[in-house]
Amino acid sequence: MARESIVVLGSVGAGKTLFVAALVKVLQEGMLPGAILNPQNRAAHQYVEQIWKTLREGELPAGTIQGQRTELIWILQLPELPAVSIQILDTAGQDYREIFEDNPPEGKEVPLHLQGPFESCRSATLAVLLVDVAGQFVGERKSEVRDERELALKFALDFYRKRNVPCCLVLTKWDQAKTIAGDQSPREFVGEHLPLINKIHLHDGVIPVFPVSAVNKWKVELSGDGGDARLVADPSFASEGFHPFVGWLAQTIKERVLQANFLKWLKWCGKAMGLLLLLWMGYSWMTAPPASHPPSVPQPVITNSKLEYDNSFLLYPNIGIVTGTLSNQGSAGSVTVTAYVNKDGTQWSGRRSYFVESGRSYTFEIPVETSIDVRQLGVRYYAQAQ
Ligand SMILES: Nc1nc2c(ncn2[C@@H]2O[C@H](COP(=O)(O)OP(=O)(O)OP(=O)(O)O)[C@@H](O)[C@H]2O)c(=O)[nH]1
Ligand SMILES: [Mg+2]
Repeated sequence: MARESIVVLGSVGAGKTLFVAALVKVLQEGMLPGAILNPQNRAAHQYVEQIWKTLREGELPAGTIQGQRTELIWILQLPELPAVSIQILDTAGQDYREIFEDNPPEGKEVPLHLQGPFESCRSATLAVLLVDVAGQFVGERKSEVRDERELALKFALDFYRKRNVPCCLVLTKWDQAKTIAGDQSPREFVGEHLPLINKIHLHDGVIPVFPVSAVNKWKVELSGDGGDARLVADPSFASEGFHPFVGWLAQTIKERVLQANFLKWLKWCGKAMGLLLLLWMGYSWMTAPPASHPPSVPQPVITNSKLEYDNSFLLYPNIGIVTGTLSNQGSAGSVTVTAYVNKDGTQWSGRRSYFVESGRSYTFEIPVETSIDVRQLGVRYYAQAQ
């Protein structure tokens, strides 16, 4: 089964925990038609409910402590897709700050206390980067703090884009931010307040920007006898703006699952082709005629020969020409043909050398000088090659 690991990152208080809770809630409530979330661990079943209960009771969930990573695991069944195991990681803002405060080093150089969180960042197949633009940039007076936060976000985006991990920017607490953004679109708003991110990561439109509110209604609560006023979730709150984000998430998961299946199919085809090739090779080997060892030397064979008299030799009747055909059954090389003329026990010979190709036939003509008139009866001749 395909596995997706969605890491949710952002600085301390960016709204990660409430975002994760709201995301799970909207998915459970059917925002993705036909999708089924089947919890695979205790946290996936309880975490969200507890946060929701806390909010409804007019309390705020505690900040995620350093080193804590809540892993929520489900099997997600999307219509017309094979089931996919998804893991959503709610991380601590403090870990994110320390990992991405500088260009994050690989492997062993990571300090011990960050190795676990770093591994979660490294193994993510999808990265959701959260920014509270209003609270952490517009509302932050110290420019060095803003710069540090922006740089951390830049390094995080660099990290994932370099690895081709799909990522997006979620603008949290949009219920507050939209009053500041006014007529500006979310992209313009983040672009204005995070100019470095705008220049490096938003100009090409690859990173989608989603404004969301995990809790869209807040009320002022006074603690004790006219004590401090604080904002708590209004019991009638809802989560807003999740639809486009959920659409992007489903689409990205779908593309990745289809891509993984296609790669699997390609691999399978490769294996099947390899097997067919092996079978074919085996078959040809079994049905091939026994291998004949390649000849290593010329093997000349004289197929016929005769004694002739050439007109040009009429003046010299003592010269006979032995002609014939020579075929080579061996490899290419030089062959010497010796022609013999014989009369009453006396023998004369002549020889010639030829270069013969493998498997070819040649005619030869070898003049043999004798001391008799070779035209008389009883003259014998033959040829021999080696
Ligand atoms: N107005 C508004 N406030 C929000 C929203 N989401 C979170 N907050 C506020 O931001 C605070 C921090 O939210 P968390 O979700 O705990 O933030 P976090 O990113 O998980 O923080 P750490 O775990 O400490 O890194 C909450 O207690 C709320 O007061 C939202 O959608 N709208
Ligand atoms: Mg948290």
